Formats: sequence, structure tokens, C-alpha cells
Amino acid sequence: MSEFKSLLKRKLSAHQALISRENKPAESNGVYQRWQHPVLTAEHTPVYWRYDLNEATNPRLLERIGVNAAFNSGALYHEGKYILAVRVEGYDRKSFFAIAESKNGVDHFRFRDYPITLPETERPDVNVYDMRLTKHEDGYIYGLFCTERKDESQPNDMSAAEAQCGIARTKDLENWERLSDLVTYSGQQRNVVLHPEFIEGKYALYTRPQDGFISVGGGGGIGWGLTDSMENAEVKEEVIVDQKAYHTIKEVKNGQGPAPIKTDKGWLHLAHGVRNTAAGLRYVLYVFMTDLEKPWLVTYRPGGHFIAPRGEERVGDVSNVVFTNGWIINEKNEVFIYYASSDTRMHVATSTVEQMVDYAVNTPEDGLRSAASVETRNKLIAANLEIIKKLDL
Ligand code: M1P
Repeated sequence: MSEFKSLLKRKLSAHQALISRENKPAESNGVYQRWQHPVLTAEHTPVYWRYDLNEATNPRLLERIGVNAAFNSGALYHEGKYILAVRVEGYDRKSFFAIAESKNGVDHFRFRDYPITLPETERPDVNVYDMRLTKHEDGYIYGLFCTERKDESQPNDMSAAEAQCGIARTKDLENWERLSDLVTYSGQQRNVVLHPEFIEGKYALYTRPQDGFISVGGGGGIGWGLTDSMENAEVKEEVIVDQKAYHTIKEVKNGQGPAPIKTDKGWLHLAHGVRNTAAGLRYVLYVFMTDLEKPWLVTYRPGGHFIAPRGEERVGDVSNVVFTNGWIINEKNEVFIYYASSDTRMHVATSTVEQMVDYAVNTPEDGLRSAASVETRNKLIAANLEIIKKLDL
């Protein structure tokens, strides 16, 4: 066998071993179970996406078009499969979307042969990322994502960007129809998510009004607005569902994660919250619930974070970040939370609707002051000490 062929064989079998690796449960806090390995990394992308496999044109088998990261993925349970619409980022810093699927949701995720070919609008996207998939009751699967373009009002600043919500839809996850970008009246938008049901006969969107590209400025909070159609989506008025708050896990900004899950007790939401530290921003996930009839009204606000970066999750291209834009509920009411760590790789945490609702309903709210936190904790301690005494352990 030629040196080229044996090198190629080694590469292909290493890739095969990685994507066939079994995942095992790791630690659990009773609310959710972490899993030992990331479900997707840059190395999970097919070898034939990155290397020219033609010995004549690439005799040294050099990597030609590298992949830097596989993260922030939309998720969907579709025809019995766990589907991720992955944000894949090349070495050139451009993100694109690619479908990866698994039969059990925790391992053996495999990318389809080609990334999604996303049609463009008249104003081409420079970068697209963070797609949220929603199976809407109108029969379409919608993908809402961030479309980023150069901020032409600042021609000399090469990092000045503008973020808006791009919209595409499909029925088969292969053929995508691009619709006009969402129109809102609040500057920029990121983290826009389509609610799965009509509300008052209209499409409902979770938004994130922001003044600037990174900074939400005076805006921010998870917003809510209605649009008559998705073909020309326009939200004339946004109300804030969940605000930023001083000295909390969401003091700088927050954003809706995936579309909420409908439960007996209301809509279950997963979101990210961002705080400031001397080492930069810290992103964690948190949960809240809203009213079944009026999903813009918060009913339960468990205090603090739900998932925060841990171990290797803490380090990556943008360290100290966990971010989610996809989760799946299967027919057994099991919940698969897909979260990315540090803008680098994808993980899964598993739970059930019952566990998550229990967490949402019974976790005390953030009292917003140290004294209130101590008071809440003291109540728990006092009650527990009585129990321990009676148990006579
Ligand atoms: O780098 C962390 C995250 O930053 C942005 O999220 P947000 O708009 O809430 O600040 C996004 O670029 C996201 O993709 C990224 O993971």
C-alpha cells in the first residue's frame, strides 16, 4: 500500500473510531445527567470536508480546509432521530449549518455528506450562526438564526457588525426556503426563537433587542412579539418577558435558548444568562416557566444557574461559556439538552420533563440580596436539621 493510502486509511479509521465512540453517563445532580464525552467536536466533521483525498493533487495529504469548531446547535426530534443543526466554523471564521443525526441522542452523531445550502436574501449574509429549529403547527420546520453583516455606518472599523434574525424553512431538512429577515424596531437582534404554536392567530417570536452588536446596551432581556406572517415577518412591538437584573447570572444580557417545551404546568424555557467578571463574560444556562395561555408571562423563576461550565467545558475559543439553542423531548418525556461549551464543542445533558418542572417550580427565586439568600438557605437548613434529628441516623 502506498504511503498516501496508508495515511488516509489511518485518518479514516481514527475518524470512524471517534464517531462510533460510546458515550457514558457522568455525574448527575438529580435534575440532569451530564455525559462523559462531547457529542460533537470539529474532529467529528467528515475527513472529506477537510482534506483533498486525491493523491495527484494532494500527495502529502495536507489538510486543505480546516474546521475549527462544532457548537451552538439547533435540535429537533424528527422521524425517530435526534437531529442537530450544528454551527460549524471553518478556520476562516465563517460559520455554516450542517445536519448531524443520531439514533439515541447521546452518541454516534454523524454529519450528513454536505452542509446545508442556505439560500440568501438580496443582502448577502457575511456570517450565519446559532440556528433554532421549531416544528411549527403550520407544518413547516423553521430555522431562525443570526445573520451578521458589516456595519456600513462605521466603514473604518473592521469589527463593527450588525446582527439580525435570518429565517429559513423546510419540510425535509434538505431543501431550505429562505424568507426575508425579521424586521423589528429595536436596532439589532440575536437569539430570536419561534414559538411552536399560533398565539392569537399569529406567529409568536422570542426576541433579544439590542443597541449594539455585542452589547445589548439599554435594550436586552428576552422579548416577545407577534407577526402576521413568516414570509415577511415584522414585529411592531416587543414586550420584555425576562429582564436582565443587577448582580445576578444575567446582569449583562440574556437570551432565549431553544423554543419552549409545553408541559401541564406551563411552558418550560431554557435560556442563557451573562455576567461580567475580571476575566471577561461568563455564560451560564438558566430555566424559567411561562403561562400556557400567555407565554409572555413568567410563572416560575428558579434562582441561579441551571448549567454552568465545568472541567474541560470551561476552556475553548471563548472560555467560560455554556450556550444552548437546542433541546429535544422524545416520546418517553425524556429531555435531551444540547449545549455547547466555550464556543468549541457540543455536549448533551439528559433529564425528564417531570424532573425539570420539579426543578422550575420548587427552586427558590433569587432574592437579589445576600441577606435574602441566607434567609432562604436557613429555612432549608432548619427544616433539614429537624428531619435529620427525627431520622435518628
Ligand atoms: O461567545 C458567546 C456567545 O456570544 C453570543 O451570544 P449573545 O448574543 O448572548 O452574547 C453569540 O455570538 C453566541 O453564538 C456565542 O456562543
